[in-house]
Amino acid sequence: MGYVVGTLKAVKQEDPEVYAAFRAEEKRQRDKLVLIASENYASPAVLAAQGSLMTNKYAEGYPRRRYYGGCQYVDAVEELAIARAKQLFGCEHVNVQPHSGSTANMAAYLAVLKPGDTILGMALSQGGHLTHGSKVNFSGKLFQAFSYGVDRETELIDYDAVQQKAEEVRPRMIVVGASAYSKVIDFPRFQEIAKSVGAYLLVDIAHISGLVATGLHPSPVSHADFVTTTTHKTLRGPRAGMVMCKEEHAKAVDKIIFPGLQGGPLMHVIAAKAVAFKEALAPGFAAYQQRILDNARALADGFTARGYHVVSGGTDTHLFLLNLNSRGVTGKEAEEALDASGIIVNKNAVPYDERPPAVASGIRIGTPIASTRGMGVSEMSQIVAWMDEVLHHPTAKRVQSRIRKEVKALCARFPVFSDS
Ligand code: DSN
Repeated sequence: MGYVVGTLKAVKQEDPEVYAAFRAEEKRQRDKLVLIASENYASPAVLAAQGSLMTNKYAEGYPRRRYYGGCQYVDAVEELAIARAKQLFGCEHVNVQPHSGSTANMAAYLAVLKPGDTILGMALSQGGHLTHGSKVNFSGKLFQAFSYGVDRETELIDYDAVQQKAEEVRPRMIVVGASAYSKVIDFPRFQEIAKSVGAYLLVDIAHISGLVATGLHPSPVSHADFVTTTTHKTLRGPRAGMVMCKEEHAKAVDKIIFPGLQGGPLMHVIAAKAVAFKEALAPGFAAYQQRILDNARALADGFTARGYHVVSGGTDTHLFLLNLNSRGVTGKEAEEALDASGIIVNKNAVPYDERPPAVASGIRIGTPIASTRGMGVSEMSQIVAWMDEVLHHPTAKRVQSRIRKEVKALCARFPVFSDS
């Protein structure tokens, strides 16, 4: 992959403590197998753009309509990011300034809703996201939030139940998208439901945007009023967000992002978005996304073959949940035992989980980083075997220590950093 970490000499000289943390984090990312579904390793060009001197520039406003002089070069960069995002997703309008997915969602809400309005989103406990109406989040505090979920038996979104709930609560906006749902989402069906109750439709594709950009998951762009995404998950850009929308909402979206929610855009991050979008438009990106899918399926099939409960019966995306209820180990215990074995996942609530989220009954597994490193399905079967062994012996230190070494050796065969 050719990441060069030796270029941080200035940090080393100026701030040895921060530099030491960089090097330790580099070692962690290099030697451990990261299967966190929402993370990825950005390319060297994206990292360089994000660490660039574009951070020095204030540029409140939009290209050619700024509140600062000297914006001609950052204008060029933002225009490139916009043009490439439109090409990638085929959207009518895009705003690339949101600092995060959370801000992007806030902008989509506030472009057309008022505090106190009703929203209907997927429950966090069933695979949704905090910003889709969770009571502890701004979305649940600012709006009257209701939720839908998955069927208890199939663990698939129950579209009839969503329709019924929508008729009951008459939301002004329906929110679609998930952090822990592994199957294809039926966007035309959600469009129908939203239309039937006169609601706006917001689809948050943060997790699947790389798959959507390459046609490996159906696109919601023609079905939704607003489509939001982060740029750092399957899309493999910098940590940030963006909002796409129909032309009729363009002015409202731009106005709510600036000056409504943000001041100066982070031009170094927007530069990194432009670079990432160019990479995503390049021919190899579709093959890379296909590898992410193939690897996720190989892992899910491997666990199913060993008798594990893969939530929703498998995966069509980059991720899936393992329900560990019948395995005598909690999500928290599994996360800790795997971490000690060099394999990083996150504990995750499973649908209808009876444990609190800080313990949880499952783990979430995703393949963006393993795929970025170049691993393929044969490595996945080895990974299933290791994870199975750890989950069978979650307190066996000798097993963890042996597997940690084996994982490190596998990671060395798929390197990500160099010291030159
Ligand atoms: N926290 C992210 C995730 O892990 O899915 C989403 O924001």
